[in-house]
Amino acid sequence: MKKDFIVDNKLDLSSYKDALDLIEKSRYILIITHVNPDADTISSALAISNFLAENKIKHKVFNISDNLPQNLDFIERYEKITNVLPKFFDLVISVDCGSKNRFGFEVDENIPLINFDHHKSNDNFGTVNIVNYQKSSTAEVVYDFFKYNGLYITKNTATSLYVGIYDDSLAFTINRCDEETFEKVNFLVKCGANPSWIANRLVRRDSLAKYRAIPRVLDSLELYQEGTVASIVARPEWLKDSGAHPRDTEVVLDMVLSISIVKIAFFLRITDDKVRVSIRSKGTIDVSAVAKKFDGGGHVNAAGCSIGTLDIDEAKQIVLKEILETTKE
Ligand SMILES: [Mn+2]
Repeated sequence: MKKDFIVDNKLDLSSYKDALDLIEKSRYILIITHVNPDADTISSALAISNFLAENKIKHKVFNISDNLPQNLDFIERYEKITNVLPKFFDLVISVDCGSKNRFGFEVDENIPLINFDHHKSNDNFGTVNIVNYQKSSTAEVVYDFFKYNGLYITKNTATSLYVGIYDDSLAFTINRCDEETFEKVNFLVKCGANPSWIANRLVRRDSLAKYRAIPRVLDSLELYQEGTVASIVARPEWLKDSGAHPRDTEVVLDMVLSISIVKIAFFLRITDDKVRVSIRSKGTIDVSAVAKKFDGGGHVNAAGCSIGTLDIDEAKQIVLKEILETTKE
């Protein structure tokens, strides 16, 4: 039977209980994080993983790639994340996956699935869906699962959840970050999460290569529509020359969006033999609608999609046209 978590503040608390029931009944759990993993998907998975390990429940955290954000390596059980599927699992928990496509592989339809997420585009693909797109992060949604089931949050779980909330809320700066977010963070600090220790590990261990690549990406800045729309690109050769990871240049997108006149910024680079596009906006401009046109998805102010070409400049023109089209009044 399908059970859906209802948004619009009508909390269907039974979903949290149903999720815990499924966990307690299972023999081996597979926790799935999304392709191109970010801090939210990894932290949400590791928060659950630490809880399961503390309760001696057998499980694995899975990511399709072996290319994880290294700056998360301080979170307990990070090194146990695997890209090898276990032979047997009788429950799937997906975290921060707006659709099943985000798993990067097909899961047997007969295996029950708990869907923890906060993407507006989530179509409730789980057996139990704990989806709340009013939350800053999936880590917040997972926090609610702990809270409503009265589960004990250890220091390791608290640290993990803090990282997801901090990173996905862009350090508490997006508009889905509300008083509940700060209540949660307050409680997580009480549970042992240490904000300065976390910040020093999460954001103050950059490679020099990153800062060799950033100026080149920043220099690619182009403005359209009287400067309200901005584009940047990361060409593969720049990353190769500097030795930077594609992820290292993502910060430039936030820098560009911080320019006063810019309302929409988008970023193109090559990942997995496709042009990957990230789009950000300010205020009520919905860029998830743009991403959707290219079978992508995301949130109102942050979305992404892939374009089936290897030509970054061609992809830029295609996306720019769609942005101007979709967002015109
Ligand atoms: Mn997220």
